[in-house]
Amino acid sequence: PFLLTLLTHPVFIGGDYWTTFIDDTPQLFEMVSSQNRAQKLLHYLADLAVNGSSIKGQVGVPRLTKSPDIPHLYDAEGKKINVLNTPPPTGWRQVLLEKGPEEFARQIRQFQGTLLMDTTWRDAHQSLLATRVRTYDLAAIAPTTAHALSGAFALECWGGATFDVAMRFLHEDPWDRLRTLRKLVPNIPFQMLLRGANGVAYSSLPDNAIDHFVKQAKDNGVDIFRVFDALNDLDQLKVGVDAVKKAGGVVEATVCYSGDMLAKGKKYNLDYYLEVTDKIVQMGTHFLGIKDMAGTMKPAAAKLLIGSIRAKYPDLPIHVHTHDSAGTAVSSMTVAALSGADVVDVAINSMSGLTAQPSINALLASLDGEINTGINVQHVRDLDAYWAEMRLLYSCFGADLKGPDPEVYQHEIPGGQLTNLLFQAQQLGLGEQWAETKRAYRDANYLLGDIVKVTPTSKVVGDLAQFMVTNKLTPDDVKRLANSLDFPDSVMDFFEGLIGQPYGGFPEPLRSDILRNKRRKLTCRPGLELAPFELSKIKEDLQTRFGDIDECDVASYNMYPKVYEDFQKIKETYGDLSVLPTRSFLAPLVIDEEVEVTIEQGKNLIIKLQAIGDLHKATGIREVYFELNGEMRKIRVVDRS
Ligand code: 3PY
Ligand code: ZN
Repeated sequence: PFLLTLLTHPVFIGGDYWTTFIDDTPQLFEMVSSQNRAQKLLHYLADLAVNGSSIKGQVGVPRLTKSPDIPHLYDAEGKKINVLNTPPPTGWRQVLLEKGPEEFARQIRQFQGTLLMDTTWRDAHQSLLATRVRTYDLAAIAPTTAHALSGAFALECWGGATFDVAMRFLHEDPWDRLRTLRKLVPNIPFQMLLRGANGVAYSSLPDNAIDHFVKQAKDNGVDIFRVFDALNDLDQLKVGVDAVKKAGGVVEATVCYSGDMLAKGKKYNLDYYLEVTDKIVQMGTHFLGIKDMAGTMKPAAAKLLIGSIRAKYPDLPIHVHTHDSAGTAVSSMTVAALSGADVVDVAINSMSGLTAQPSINALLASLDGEINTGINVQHVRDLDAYWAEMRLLYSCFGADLKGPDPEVYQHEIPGGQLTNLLFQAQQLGLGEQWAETKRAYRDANYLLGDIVKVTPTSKVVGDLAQFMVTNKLTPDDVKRLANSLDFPDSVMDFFEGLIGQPYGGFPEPLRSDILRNKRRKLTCRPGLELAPFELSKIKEDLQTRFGDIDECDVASYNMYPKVYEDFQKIKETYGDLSVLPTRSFLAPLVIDEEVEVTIEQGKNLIIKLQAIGDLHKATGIREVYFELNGEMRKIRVVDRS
C-alpha cells in the first residue's frame, strides 16, 4: 500500500518531497488508490521484478517455469472425458444433500468397504509445502478432481492453517477459495479442520464468534467439520461441535491420538481413548474422528484402538487420520481399514508420504483384493501427473526432508510442525541443531506434563524447546529456575489455562513457579470469560473502513484482525493477486517474458516485462517498463535493496 500511495501522492508527483516525507505522512498508508486492476497488478509485478519475493518461507524461485499441465482422464471405453463439459459422476455429496447428515453417516457406515478422504488440498500441502498452495492451482485441477475422485468420502480443502496463510502470505481470500472450489466440485463432500473453541485461530474466541464463523463456512460450501481440541478438552471441543450442529453441518468430533499407545506406562492408553470416545458419543456426533497428527499410531495400535472402539460402538462411523512421518502410515491405515474404520485419510502420491498423509495409490495397492474403496485407480494416477509438477512449482517452500523419521515415536512432533522446525534448523545449518531441537522438544513435552501436541499446544512445546536450546537449559534447569526465567508468552498462556485443561492437570510446582503472581490459574474454559463479539457493530466498522464487506469478512476479521487488515491494504494496493499464475506470483518475470492473466471471465491481460531502469540514487526509485496488451506502461518502484 505504501509504495503505491507514495507514488500517487500529489506531493511526490510534483517532485516536491523531502527525505522524511514518508515518515511524516502516515496517511500515505491509508490512501486508497483509484488505479485500475491492471495497473495494480503491474505494480505488484514491478515490485517483484525489482525487489524479489517477500513471501515468508520462500527460498529461491519455483523449479517449474509455467503452470502444470492438466492431465486427461479416459472413460472405461478409452474415450477422453471432457471434464469441463461433462457433469461429474454423482458422489457422496448428493447423498448428503438429499438425505441429510444422519442418513449420510448411516450410509457411510453401511458401505461395504472403506472410503478415502483426500487431504491434498489442505493437510498435505500444509505439512509439506508450508500451506502455500494457491487457489489458482487448486481451481485449475478441480474439474478433473471432481471426476477422478468422485467416489471419495470427501476432499479436505479448508480450515487448519489454510485460512491464516491464505490471507497472510498468499494475499487471497480464503472464502473465495471455498466458493470457487465448491462451484467446480459439486459432487464430493468438502471437509474442513476446525480447532474447536479456537475456530481456525490459535486461541479461544467468544462462542458467538465460533457459531458465526461455522455458519459462514457451512453456507459457503463446507459439508463436514472435523472438530478437535488440542488437549482433548471436551468442554473446548463441545463449543465447536455445538456450532456445527447449529449450522446443520456434518459433525466429526475428534479425539487426538498422542504418542505411541503401545509404549509402557504411556499416559494416553486404550482406557484413555475409550473414555474420551464415550464422552464424544454422549456429546453427539455423526462421525468419530481419530486424529494422529504426528503419525505415531503403529499398525498394532491401529488394530487395538479401532478394533476396540468398533466392538464397543458397532454403529459409530469412524474416520482415521494420520501422517507418514515414521514411514508406517500405509500399514497403519491398512490395518485401520481392516479393523473397522469407515474412512481413512490419504493424499495424492506426489503430495504424500513424509510428514503428509500416506499415498493414495500405495494404500489402494495395499488394500487391493480385500477392501473396496470406490476409487478409480487409473484416474488417480492420471491426476497425480498434475501434482508431480506442482511439487516443482512450489519447490521453494519445501523443507528438504529426505526420508521417514521413526524417531517421531519419541519426539512426537506433528507433521506440519516437523517440516517447519526442520526448515528452521536447515536455515541454521542442520547437523547437531536438528538433533538438539528434537531432543529439546521431547524434554519440553515432558516438562509440560506430556500433553497432547497439535495446534496450538504444539507451538507451546516448540517454543519451550527453542527457549531451552537458545538458553542452554536442561529440564532440571527449567524446574530449578522456573520462578526467575522469562518464559515465552505461549508457555505462560498454557499454564494460565488459556488453551484449556490438560488431561491429568498441570504439572506442579512448575505451574506455580512459572506463573508466579503474573497470571491467573484458570479452571474453566477460557471462552466463558470472553464477552460476546458485537457482530453487527464489527460489520459496520469494517464497512466504514473497507467498503464492500460481508459476513465472511466479519468472520475473517474475528479470527485474525491484524492479518485481515493487512490483507485489505494489500488488496487496495495490488488488487486481486489470486488471478496471477503462481510462477509470476512467486518469481520475477525476466526481461521479455510474457504472462497471461485472466482478471475475470473473458478479460485477459497479456503482460510483458520490457526493461528495468537504472536506480535513481536520490530517490531510490527504479522505473519498470511493461507492455500491457501491446501498450507501453511505466511503473515506478522503490528499490529496497
Ligand atoms: C491444524 O490445526 O492446522 C492442524 O493441521 C492440526 O493437525
Ligand atoms: Zn494432520
